[in-house]
Amino acid sequence: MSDLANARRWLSQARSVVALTGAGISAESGVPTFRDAHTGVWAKYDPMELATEQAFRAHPQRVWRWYMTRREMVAKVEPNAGHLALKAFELAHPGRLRVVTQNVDGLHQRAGQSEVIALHGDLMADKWLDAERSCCSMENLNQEEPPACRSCGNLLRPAVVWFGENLPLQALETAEILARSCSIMLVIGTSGVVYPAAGLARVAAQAGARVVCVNPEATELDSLAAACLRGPAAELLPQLLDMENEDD
Ligand code: BJW
Repeated sequence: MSDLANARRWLSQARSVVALTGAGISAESGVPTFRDAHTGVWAKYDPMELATEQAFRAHPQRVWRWYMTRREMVAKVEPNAGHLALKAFELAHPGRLRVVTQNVDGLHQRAGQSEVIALHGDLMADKWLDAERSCCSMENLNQEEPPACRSCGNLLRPAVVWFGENLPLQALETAEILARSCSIMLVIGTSGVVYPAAGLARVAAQAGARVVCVNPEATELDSLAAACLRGPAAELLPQLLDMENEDD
């Protein structure tokens, strides 16, 4: 039996399914991944100069503008067949699938997926850099880049999780509970090098879940996998998740 056929059989029997997704699932929507050697975000930019609090404090305008450019790009793209296949599975099998994503692009949510657990925040949202004071409000912002509170100078920043920052506690706790209790974890389009997100696949495997990787390339998490489906998520996920179609 092929890996795809095996994975389809496991899915059809699975009580609970977790999809742990990364940048690769959005690649075919036109969102660059981070670590592709040629087209990846980090091929062009040093993450430590853009995706840390220290970088933002040192060069707020540079970092803010970079995030605004990415916001504009993401606003123009659409969910692809991979996002839609996950949503279709949720509709066909209510209560059996949860999506835990490292992505900040909001494409699962725009595909209509319910209760997405977003580990690394939301590219489209802002938050205060320092603790919010009584003067800090969206009505009291100046017009700078980044905007700041007119009274105390507190800066707005993108509501994403930078290196060295804690992940949102409730999201991480819920994701860990799901990882410990799922029967199958689909690890889709992630290099599996960023923690604690990558650790969720280890938690699932240790708790006895079958891990299935969906990725055109080998990854750090393949050694945990019961099957590795090699190819783009937008092609493979419709084949994997459409349980009505019995042709393999
Ligand atoms: C396709 C495809 C197609 C292509 N179809 N697939 C344990 C060990 C070592 C280090 C650490 C550790 N624990 C913590 C750390 C430190 C650090 C870390 O993990 N560093 C490693 C890189 C070494 N982690 C953190 O700092 C985290 N915080 C934390 O741990 O807090 C506690 C703490 C506090 C203080 C000190 C120390 C710890 C926070 C991590 C935040 C990550 N943030 C980013 C940026 C978000 C904002 C933004 O967008 O600007 O999140 S980094 C970036 O990487 C982004 C992603 O979500 C994340 C993961 O990347 P992803 O999604 O896997 O993308 P790629 O590009 O790596 O892979 C794409 C994959 O798709 C590839 O495999 C392709 O083959 C594949 N693909 N086309 C399917 N069509």
